[in-house]
Amino acid sequence: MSRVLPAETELRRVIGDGEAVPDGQIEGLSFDDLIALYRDLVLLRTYDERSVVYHRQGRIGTYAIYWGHEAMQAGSVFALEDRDWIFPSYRESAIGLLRGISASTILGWWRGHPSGWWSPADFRVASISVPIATHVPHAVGFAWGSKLKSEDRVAIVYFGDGATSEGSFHEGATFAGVMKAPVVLLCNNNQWAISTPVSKQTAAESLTDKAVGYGMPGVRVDGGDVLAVYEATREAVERARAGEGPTFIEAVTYRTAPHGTADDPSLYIDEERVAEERANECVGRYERYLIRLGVLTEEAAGGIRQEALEVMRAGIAAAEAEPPADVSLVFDHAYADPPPTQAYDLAELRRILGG
Ligand SMILES: Cc1ncc(C[n+]2csc(CCOP(=O)(O)OP(=O)(O)O)c2C)c(N)n1
Ligand SMILES: [Mg+2]
Repeated sequence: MSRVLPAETELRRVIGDGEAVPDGQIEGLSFDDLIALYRDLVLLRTYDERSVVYHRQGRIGTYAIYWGHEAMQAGSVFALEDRDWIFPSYRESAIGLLRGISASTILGWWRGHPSGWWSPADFRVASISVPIATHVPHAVGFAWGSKLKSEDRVAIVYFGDGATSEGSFHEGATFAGVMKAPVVLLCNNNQWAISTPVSKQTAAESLTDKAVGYGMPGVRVDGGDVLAVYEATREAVERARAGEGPTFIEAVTYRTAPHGTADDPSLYIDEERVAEERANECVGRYERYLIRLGVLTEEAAGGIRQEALEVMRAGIAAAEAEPPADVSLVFDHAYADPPPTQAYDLAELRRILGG
């Protein structure tokens, strides 16, 4: 029998509050690293805020807002090596920015344009999974395959609290535990699956409790604390590389924005809690930490925000400069043997759209 590993249910934190709670520090991170991490956070935040504006202006389609979830994304990616693979859900749609995917590519994805596709191998970022949890077995299979090929690659897969109720999560986590796959299962517990609160998602006390059943350690971390997420992921990655198998990380956040631009959360959300969580949002928390540490000035922070805005301006301009896709693309990958009616359907589509 394998030993049952106890889940760690205490919330890990590193960043203090500038008053009663003291700041911690992470060994092995230089001042340059700390600033690089801030840059990543600001880029993700700017992407998200601009995307909501672009959506309102009709320049991108429905968009899944991740405001307040930047720390769990940037902190975890910072703990990876470049050769490690990222498997994002729609909530981490822009995580590829941290791997060099251009803003215009990701904006193109949200515009439903083929310029939004990329080759996963080029960036070690798999395609964005919109179906809930179906990419968990993909990440686990990828990690196991890498292990068999002695490639020394770790996979990290991002999913939500709601995803932990899905069969695909169970299948992936079971497989990961049994095969000791070098994978990090990173659950962004933002307490909601659209309008379903986590209390209706599971009767378990914490999502980390689930890890025990799969024979892997579970770590519970403040998902708004970029350094705590970084440290927890670094440990999980080290375990994976050492052949010790998967880790489940529960990053506890709170969804203060609508589920997506098509959602009206006023019907179910607790407004007071939203205001409280927004006041303690992760980018500002880290910014204040760096200023207390003397690593960042208000002026330097302003410059970094400005750079990120420029990236977004150039990104949307490039995405909009793409010529419209040929309408035949709708059918191109649908049939191995197109039915005889397809030529007629395509001609009809061209007539209607003028393409
Ligand atoms: C397999 C599948 N079932 C249902 C949906 C519809 N759906 C979209 S988002 C969502 C909620 C997911 O919640 P959670 O896993 O907590 O992720 P979050 O949106 O909070 O990041 C659901 C049920 C889907 N996309 N895929
Ligand atoms: Mg959720």
